[in-house]
Amino acid sequence: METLQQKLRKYFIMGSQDCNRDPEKILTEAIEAGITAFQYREKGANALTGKQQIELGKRLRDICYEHDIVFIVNDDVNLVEPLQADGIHVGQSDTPVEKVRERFPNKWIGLSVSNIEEVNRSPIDLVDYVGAGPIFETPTKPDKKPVGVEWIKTLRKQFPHLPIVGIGGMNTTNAASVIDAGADGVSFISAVTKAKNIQQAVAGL
Ligand code: 3NM
Repeated sequence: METLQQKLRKYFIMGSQDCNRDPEKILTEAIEAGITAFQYREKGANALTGKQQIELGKRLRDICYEHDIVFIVNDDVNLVEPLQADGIHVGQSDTPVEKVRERFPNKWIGLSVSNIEEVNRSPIDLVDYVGAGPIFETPTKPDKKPVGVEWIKTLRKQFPHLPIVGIGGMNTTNAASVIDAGADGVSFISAVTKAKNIQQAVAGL
């Protein structure tokens, strides 16, 4: 059986707002190309809400189930059950990890951490993995300053066994440096949603 570390190696994130064509087709192509986990993230301008958000989520969830790909939801604890998600990823200003763990003792929980202060005020022992970033500059999160691969090295030193994924500005040129710095995987949106060739993009990440 694959470990969580292995399943996080190529962690694709997407919502309809990231897509210029059918999200189901993009997800299917990304799975065929070799992604190992998926996060459904409807967020920002043009994101779906309510019933539409649930409906697309269920369709994407079904695609992941069919292909044995981990399905994680972003932020919203109320999506976990309707979408039968394997886990939830939260940021620093979302539902506190303690509350998420209490509600979902057996789901995977991921937490975003961008600096040491955030780590120090977070119950790292309650999460299954952390998302570290943004590692590189990215138009997908223009307001956040990149932290570089040094942040991965710092986290790895402090937490030798914690599953860590690097996020933010990942591409086929820089992903290897993130793994070399100690990350178990890389997490990415536009590397796939904006790829001319998804097969090549995922292979290179
Ligand atoms: N979270 P792209 S960076 C959703 O640093 C997200 O926590 C980040 O998009 C963090 O792969 C980011 O297009 C955007 O750069 C990732």
